[in-house]
Amino acid sequence: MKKTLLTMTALFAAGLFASQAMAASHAGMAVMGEDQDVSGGTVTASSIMAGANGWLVVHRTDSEMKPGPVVGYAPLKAGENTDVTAILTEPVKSGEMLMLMLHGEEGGTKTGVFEYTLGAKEDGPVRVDDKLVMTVVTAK
Ligand SMILES: [Cu+2]
Repeated sequence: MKKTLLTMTALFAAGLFASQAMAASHAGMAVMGEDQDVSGGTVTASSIMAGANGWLVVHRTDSEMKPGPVVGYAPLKAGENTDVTAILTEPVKSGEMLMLMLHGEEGGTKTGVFEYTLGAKEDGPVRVDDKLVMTVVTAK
């Protein structure tokens, strides 16, 4: 009886440790970028930490901080990505705001093909604790 109890405790402890390790790796996901000149037709995220291969998605946004239409995307690898550049599909004027968001490959039908459009489930946003992984930059 005592041995069984010990085994149960060990299993519980191992499970707890695994879930904490998982939470820690998810919490590490982030998108970083600065305000920048985008008149050259591109926008760059300085650093992105992704939990899996996926996408940097560029949404238009404004002071309400809601993700708007998609105006660019770029592929990401699992782990750290630095200086990730997306080509903008339309001009973005000085003073306009862009949301740089981490999206995954989940829900799509093709790997390596960008299938997301605003509101779609394919290649949708990654959420950590129900929050989007993103940053907002302003075009200089
Ligand atoms: Cu998004």
